[in-house]
Amino acid sequence: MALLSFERKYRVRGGTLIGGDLFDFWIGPFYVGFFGVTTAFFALLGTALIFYGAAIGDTWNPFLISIDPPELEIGLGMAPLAKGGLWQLITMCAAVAFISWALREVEIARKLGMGLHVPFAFGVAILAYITLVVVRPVLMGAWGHGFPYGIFSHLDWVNNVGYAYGNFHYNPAHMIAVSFFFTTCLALALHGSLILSAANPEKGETMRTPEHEDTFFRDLIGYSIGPLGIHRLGLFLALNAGFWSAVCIVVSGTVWFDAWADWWYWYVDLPFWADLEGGVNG
Ligand code: UQ1
Repeated sequence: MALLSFERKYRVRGGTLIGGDLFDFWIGPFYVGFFGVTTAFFALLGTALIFYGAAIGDTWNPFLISIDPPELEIGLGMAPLAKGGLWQLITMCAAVAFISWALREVEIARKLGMGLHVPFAFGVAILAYITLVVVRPVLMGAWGHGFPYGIFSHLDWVNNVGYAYGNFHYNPAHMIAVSFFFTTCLALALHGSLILSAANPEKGETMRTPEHEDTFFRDLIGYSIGPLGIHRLGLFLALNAGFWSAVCIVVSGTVWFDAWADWWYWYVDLPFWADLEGGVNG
């Protein structure tokens, strides 16, 4: 079925979570829906507030513009607009826009009778963002622990927070997150290259099948995870990358306050060798 006739067939009413038929229509190729309206509204409002913040700031250099969170002294209160209040409003707009986008994905998936894997996956990315700018600041008692919205300033924030715990690469959850990010890249590189090698032949050659793909990996390493399995694995790897990123930052400053390298003393202190001569206690 050609794409356009498919879309006509499946452009059906229903599946909305809220608003009934009210926003149940398309603008060109885009489904609108109640959450399309709220996404657009809060994304535009948040962007306008960023431009307002830039206008009352002291630079138009795009690398240096920064919308900063309130000073730590403000705690969890509301700050004046120019002193972190804009950051607070922009954070609320961002959160509502992101969640609206996920719910619009849910409505589209429901119309098409699909699973909710895509909004779930996006939900993990939203979780990581909310963890950074809401959950951790609330647990630590000040909005000032959120990261600033600027290109260089957010890099400085990552640098400074990293060094506040010695060397962040010793954070075990950070190690797990980084390993998942790298493994996600490996999986997508393997998968993308395998699909192109089989499904995109030279002119005049015939396309190869999933059986060829299975056989390639069985010949190479004695195992094929399969054409469906590789996508389960990819989703698993990518979701874990986002999830452990959220874990590694939320535990820093809430349940662990020292250098992350010191966390590993649980291993040095194990009873098997802790009291041996030459050990930490001997
Ligand atoms: C794989 O086994 C497979 O099934 C045929 C794919 O689907 C097309 C893949 O993309 C990849 C990369 C593999 C190999 C992956 C593992 C974990 C053995």
